[in-house]
Amino acid sequence: MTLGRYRWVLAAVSAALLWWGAAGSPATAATPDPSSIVVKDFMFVPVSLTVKAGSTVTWANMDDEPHTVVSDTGLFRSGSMDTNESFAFKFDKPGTYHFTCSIHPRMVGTIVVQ
Ligand SMILES: [Cu+2]
Repeated sequence: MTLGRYRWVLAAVSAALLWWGAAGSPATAATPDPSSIVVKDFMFVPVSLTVKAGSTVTWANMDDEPHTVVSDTGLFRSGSMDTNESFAFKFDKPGTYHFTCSIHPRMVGTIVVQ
């Protein structure tokens, strides 16, 4: 009888710990990748992204049109990205990096590297 009751308490504590672990620890896993930009509706989203030095930023084209990602200073340049294609660049040095789509020059964005 006492053993049975002890087991019940143990099960309850285990369940509570599991719940706490699931709810408490992987909060970061639920947030979207902070180093990715989506190209959609002829816009870079977000239009400005702040990352830490050493981060790799990925641009993914979710539009039905081809787009490119071209640094204003020539630091990086993607080829033409068709729908669902992506381009990645690693930012090693802090600074502010402006980029455009060479096909649609009104598409502009900024990466701030800290
Ligand atoms: Cu474009």
